[in-house]
Order: sequence, then structure tokens, then C-alpha cells
Amino acid sequence: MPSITVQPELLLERVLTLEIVRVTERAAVSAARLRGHGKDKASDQAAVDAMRRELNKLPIDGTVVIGEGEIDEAPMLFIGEKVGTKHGPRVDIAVDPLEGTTLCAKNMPGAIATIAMADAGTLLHAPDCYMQKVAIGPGYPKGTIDLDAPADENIMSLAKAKGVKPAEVTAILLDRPRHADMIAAVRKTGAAVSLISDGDVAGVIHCAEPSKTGIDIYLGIGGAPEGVLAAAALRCIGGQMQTRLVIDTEQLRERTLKMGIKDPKKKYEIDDMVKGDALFSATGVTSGAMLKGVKFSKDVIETETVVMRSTTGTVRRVMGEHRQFAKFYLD
Ligand code: VTB
Repeated sequence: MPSITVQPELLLERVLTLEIVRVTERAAVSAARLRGHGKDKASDQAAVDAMRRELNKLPIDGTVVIGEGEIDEAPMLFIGEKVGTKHGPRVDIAVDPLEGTTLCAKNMPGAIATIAMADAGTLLHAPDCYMQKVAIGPGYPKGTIDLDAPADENIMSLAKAKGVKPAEVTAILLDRPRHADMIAAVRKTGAAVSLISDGDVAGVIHCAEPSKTGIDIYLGIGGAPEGVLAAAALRCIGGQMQTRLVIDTEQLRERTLKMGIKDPKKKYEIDDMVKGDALFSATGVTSGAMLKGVKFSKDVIETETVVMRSTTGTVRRVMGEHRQFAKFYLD
């Protein structure tokens, strides 16, 4: 019988695939406890505390490169924070312990807890600024989309590659005044626009499975940290994404320079944002198109997580039933 062997250097990464599920599960449960309480900050803090606690148990020498803010703002999981037991591989970590704090506070669909992990030095160290983004799922010829092309051209080109009329294409954008022109341009082609109030990590990931989500293309400006997390997911499941940081103040320019970004206008491909193999995990906080939210009942807490590994392209959905409540430190 043929046996499947795992190279020793990949074994730990393989084990970490399950470990990072725990990390996002813990963060999601802690945030979900405060769902619908109108407390953005408190639910975010609960997710951060839980994620940090769990990350510090992992056999890694990790550095947070996308986190909750700068060290001088004294948050936890700040950019540059070291996490893990320090005995293990050196890894870069991108976290958004609660992506969609407002969604959680208002108990609206689509809040998630998310993380990406990759070899040290391979994730883009993006500051907490805006990022222009365009993304589509797998299976299209390279060059189908271009960040520098007008939105309507991207729609026409995608429709052609998909073999459908533009009217059969749906674009997802954050519902923001800054997107008014782009939304009008997309609608003019006949394509549909799906607007989200927050949560563009999931927004980008939706494009990878158009037959399930009904979403073909992500367009517009969202957060840069969220962009790197989404790029890690697309690196695992396939798809195309191009981005550019929006560096519009001198202060931001200085900060990006300090973070090692020499060309502020650089157009990034997925490979520039996530240079090597990566792991990505997201657990639902509130139910959305991608994931079910946390369900609390008397004896069981249920979670749903999607975890991906780029080395193999494996995507797993993990339905957790947790019976030991103490591990969540809920009270
Ligand atoms: C997005 C979205 C986030 O911020 O990145 C967005 O994914 C961008 O910022 O959930 P603005 O809200 O300023 O447009 C969030 O909505 C919140 O972090």
C-alpha cells in the first residue's frame, strides 16, 4: 500500500493547522459572548485576550506583523509583539481577533475571528491604513483583472473570462461614500452590486466560491491588515488579487518606511503580500455566508471554523463542540 510521508520540516506546520483552529475558536467564543451588546471595544478586547492566551501556548517563535496597533498605543497583540513558547519555528503572524467589531456589537451577520501564519519574513508588514483591492476567485486566466483598470473594465473582462454577460456578474464592495463612483460604474455594465457594512476579509474570500456565495469580484478600498489576511486565504484556495496601500499623509509615509516599505505606490500581487506558504483560519462569531456563528447552549458551545493550508491547498471546515467551558475563561 502506498504510504504518504510528510517531510519533517513540514510536520510541525501540519500540526499547527489544527492548533490555529483553537486560536480562532477561542477568540470567536469570547467575542460572541458579547454579541449584540453594543460594546465594540469590549468584544474586541475579549477576542484579543483569548487569542493571545492561546497563541502563547503554541510551539512557535512568533512575531505579530499585522495586529491591533503600534506598541506605543499599548494594546495587546501589537505589531512586533512576540508570541508563542519561543521553542519552535520562527513565524510571522497576522491577526484580526474580531473582524467586524460593529457587526458583533450589533449582532449582524459576518463577524469572524481570524489569523494567518507564515514563515518569518514572508508576510507583508502593512500599517493600519487603507488599501485599494481587487480580487477574483480561481480558474480565470492571469491578467483577467487589473487594479489600475476602471471598475467597469474589470467587470467586462471577468464576464468574458467567465463566459457570461456582465449582468450575470456580482461585485462586492464595502458600503462607503468613497465607493459611489465605482458602484455607479459597476451598475452601468449591468452587473449587480452586493454591499457590505464591514468585514472585507470574508468579502474577498467570497469570490473564491462564486457558485456558493454568488459573489464574483471584490472591488474597492478597505483596511490594509484585512487585505493581507485575505491574501493569505487566497494563496491557499487560489484566485487573483491586486492591492496598493493608500499612503496619503507624510506621517503614514514615514511609518511605512519604518516598516520596510520603500515604494509606497507598489502594486502588490498575492505573492508580494504572502511570499511563502501560509496557514489561514477563521471562526464565525455571528452567522454569515461563509461561517456559522458561535452557538451557546447549556452544556455545549458550538463553533464553525474554516482552516486552510497553502502547501497542500487543503481547506477544512471544523465543527467544534466544546464541553469544557473553563478553557474559554468566560467569566
Ligand atoms: C474594512 C472592513 C472592516 O474596516 O477593512 C473596513 O473589513 C475599512 O475601513 O471590518 P472603514 O470602516 O474606515 O471603511 C472595517 O469595517 C472595520 O475594521
